[in-house]
Amino acid sequence: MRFSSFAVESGGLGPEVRVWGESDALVVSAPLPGVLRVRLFPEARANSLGFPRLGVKRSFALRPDLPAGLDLTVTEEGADLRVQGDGVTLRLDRVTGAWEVLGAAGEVLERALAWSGEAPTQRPALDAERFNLRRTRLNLDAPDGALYLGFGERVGPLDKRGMHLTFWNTDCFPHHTETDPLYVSVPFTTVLRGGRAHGVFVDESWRMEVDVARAHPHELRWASSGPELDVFVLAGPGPADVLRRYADLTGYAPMPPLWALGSAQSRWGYRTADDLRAVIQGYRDRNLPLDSVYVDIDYMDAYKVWTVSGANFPDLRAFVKEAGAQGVKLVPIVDPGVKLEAGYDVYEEATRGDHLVRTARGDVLVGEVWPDPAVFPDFTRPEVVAWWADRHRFFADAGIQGQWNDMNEPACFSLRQPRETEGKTLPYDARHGTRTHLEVHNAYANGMSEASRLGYAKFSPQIRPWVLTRAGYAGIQRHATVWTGDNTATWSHLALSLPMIQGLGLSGIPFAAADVGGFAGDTTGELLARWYQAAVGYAFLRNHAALGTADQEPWRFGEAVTDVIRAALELRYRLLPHLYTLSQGATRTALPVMRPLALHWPADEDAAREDTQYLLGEGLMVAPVLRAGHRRRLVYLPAGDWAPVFNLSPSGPVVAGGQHVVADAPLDTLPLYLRAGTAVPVTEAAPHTTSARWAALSWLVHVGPQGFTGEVFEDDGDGPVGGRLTRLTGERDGTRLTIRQGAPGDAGEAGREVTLHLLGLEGARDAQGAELGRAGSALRLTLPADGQPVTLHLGGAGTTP
Ligand code: MIG
Repeated sequence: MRFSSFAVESGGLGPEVRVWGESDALVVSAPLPGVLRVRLFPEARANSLGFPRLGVKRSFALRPDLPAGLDLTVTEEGADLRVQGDGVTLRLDRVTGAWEVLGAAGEVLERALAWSGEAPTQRPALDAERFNLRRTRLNLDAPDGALYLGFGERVGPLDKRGMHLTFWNTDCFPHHTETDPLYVSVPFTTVLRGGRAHGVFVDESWRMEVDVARAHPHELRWASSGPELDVFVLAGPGPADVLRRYADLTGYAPMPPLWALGSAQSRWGYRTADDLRAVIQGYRDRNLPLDSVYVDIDYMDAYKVWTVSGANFPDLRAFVKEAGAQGVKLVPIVDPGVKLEAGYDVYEEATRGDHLVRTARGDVLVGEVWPDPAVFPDFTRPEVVAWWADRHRFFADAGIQGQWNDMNEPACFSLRQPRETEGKTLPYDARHGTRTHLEVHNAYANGMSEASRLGYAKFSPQIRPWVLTRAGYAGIQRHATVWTGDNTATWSHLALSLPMIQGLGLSGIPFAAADVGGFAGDTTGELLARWYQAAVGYAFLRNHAALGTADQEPWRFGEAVTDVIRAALELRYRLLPHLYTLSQGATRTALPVMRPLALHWPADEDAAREDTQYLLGEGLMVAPVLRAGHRRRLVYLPAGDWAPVFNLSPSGPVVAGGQHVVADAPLDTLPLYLRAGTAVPVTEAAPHTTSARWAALSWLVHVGPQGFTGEVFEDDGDGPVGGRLTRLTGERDGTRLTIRQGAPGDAGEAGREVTLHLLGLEGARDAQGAELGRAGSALRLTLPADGQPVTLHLGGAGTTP
């Protein structure tokens, strides 16, 4: 019997069942309803001191305020051991060690076929061949027809079945449509099968790989270079339930400020305050909306973090104020590498405080990044996070409200004490306190961005900070929004951005975006215009380009292109009430801003595999043109009735879903469809955002057979989140449509005068026999401010699809 003994104990996070035998052990707990945790320790006798007791785990992913785990019920039947949590049960075969996790109805969610490990060996110097090093394995059953979504930041289609993926945060310049791994590691997948979903999350920051039914068509094989595998199985039944449970474990993203959803202009190469003045002027002169400008590494004095070049920015604070007066925020880049220079206060403090990563021999590790030589703060230790947080006073005092954390894989171009590395980073055996780089590499960025959040909370508690990061591990969503790093100005990268961002969304990171226009290489007018259209539903919208590439501000390609981009930006600003509401929803439900169709139509395989379009909420389908020269595209519309609202205007008769349709989309057109039963709040375009209490609000409504619902979240758009969710509902009862607005629960409270554009009433006539809607048109209706419901009498035939 592989597992002869077991005991019910109280662990650090609540009740646990520890099971062990001669050499292996596992620990089962139920952290949350519908979640079972199985920590696997093969070769535990050899690997963990004090066996059969097991070490306490430090997780970089789990919410620090995770409540105590739930009670467990243990039953023993011969070699069969069952541990039951809330709605999930582990069944362990104590002879072989094979286990299954069953759902509430006894259905098998996950089946572990085998798991094994190695005793530690004296590892010789690490060389390229050892880059495949791994010691702990788990093979899960991968049944036919199961789709595997998520796994963090990845290229390729949404379904990762058939891919072999590595978890090792990597700075790749530029990445390509086949590059793996990239900057962010999230070992979490949603498994979709027959319309039902469950999740598997392996909480290991160690270098890992997963073979998604590639080498073995019916196995999902995890391999970690660490000594254990900390496995969470999350029940569904839908993908949205899996995502919520994952966020209950690893945390929800904080609410971004409204300005960060507006248009942003960036470039590696804006050097001075005057460069940025010219950018802002360029936008304002051409009536192009702009809410922020980003400034890259050139603002620093000799690439020294927490300094500003006096020559380039004579008075940072004054510049921040000046830009602010024009409705523009300044977002500076921050790199982790600290210049090694005697007398430089950041370096001196880091040395004195013992905050730096060390080599295996114990010296401070010295490398080359932009600063050269450079040393690396060890963000995996809380005291270093606290120290770095305090450094943010520098920007907070200058009035800065947003920050862009780059190079935090961490990237390192070369080492002073040469050593083989995997990618341009630190060696496996570098020291982070008592841990090796191999163990904590993937989590490095989390501490850096946590520090940013702590810093702004401490020094600018009145504002709502905006933190952007390139790298991250599971849980990064608690600290920062992710951008997808160094893409290229090519059509393939425009298309790639959609599955990449949607995959991040399915990995618990609801706020993510790619550089608009493409970072590396020269963009073209057509590509840039299409990119702005496709990005209308990115969680944030930043045009960014690399040093030395052609200028790619919206006006660089002639008037016709500028006009198309202006229209796309205005479309984005008109949609801000909806985008802001979706963002606020994401902080409560973990549903991403840019949603894959799989989230709402998991049983429809065409929908679940579709990654050239996306949803904004449950009802607004965005189907951008992603190919050069194309003036029409194929769009998949899942079940339901869809009203074309291209460029947010009624643009044709309602189309039945469950089929592909062809959308005509000349360069100035973004195909959009609104599903029957849904309503989307919109406002008017503006040069920049002000408040998310919308002075002008209207609704685009597609009346369905039952009516419709929509919601809008409003608050100041900055500062502490504390606003009001207003619901707009239409109840259709035969020929009557009763429309109400109000916060849930406070029916009758005064609302505001709003205009509705009602679609889907084609053929309907009111009680007097007047036509309410012609095909492809909208009925305009104004709701009074007194909050009273309005009833519309739909008399005519043909109103029920
Ligand atoms: O080594 O700061 O992904 O957005 O412009 C390149 C310069 C460092 C990489 C980032 C990119 C940024 C660039 N950085």
